[in-house]
Amino acid sequence: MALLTILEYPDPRLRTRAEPVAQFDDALQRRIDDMFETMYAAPGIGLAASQIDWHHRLIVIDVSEDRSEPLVFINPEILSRQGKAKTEEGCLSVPGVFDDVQRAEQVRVRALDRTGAVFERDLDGMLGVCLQHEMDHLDGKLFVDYLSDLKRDRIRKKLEKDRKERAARRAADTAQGHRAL
Ligand code: GNR
Ligand code: NI
Repeated sequence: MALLTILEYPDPRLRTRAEPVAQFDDALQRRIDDMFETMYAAPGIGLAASQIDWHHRLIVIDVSEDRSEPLVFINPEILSRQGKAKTEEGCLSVPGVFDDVQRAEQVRVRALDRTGAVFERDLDGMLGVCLQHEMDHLDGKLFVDYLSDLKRDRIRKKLEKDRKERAARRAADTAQGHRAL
């Protein structure tokens, strides 16, 4: 198992449209396990393959309190949507940012599980929100795209600044380490 690096906004790779998964081989099983490990460690309630720079239509989710209900959605399609609801969302690719997004209250989804078997499920509550959020990632879309241009611009600037500060701190720590030798 391995922890994977999560891409962060405004990384242009997050805008890639993902391709369907075609091979249900050992490499896919390993990738699913690594995505769960990465999601649980983050911690997050969902992760789309796009976020780990693998541009195929694969999503892992676990919205349970005790992290005991792992769900895999491969090549998902939304068959129907009902109602509207606003939820405060966050995203591992947009760390530290939370804002309201309106989405369908309930969706019916058809997808393949990790063995390649097709299933259909009605999803509502946090699970429904999360599935819609993850499906957006597969189309290169982020929750901040639903916010105003002004808000999104502020978020981009803040994250670019945070990233530069982290890089500077890493460089300083490395220099410190070399001096200590
Ligand atoms: O961990 C996550 N929490 C979350 C909260 C509200 C709405 C959506 C999410 S998904 C997010 C993990 C993530 O970024 N998945 O793409
Ligand atoms: Ni996200």
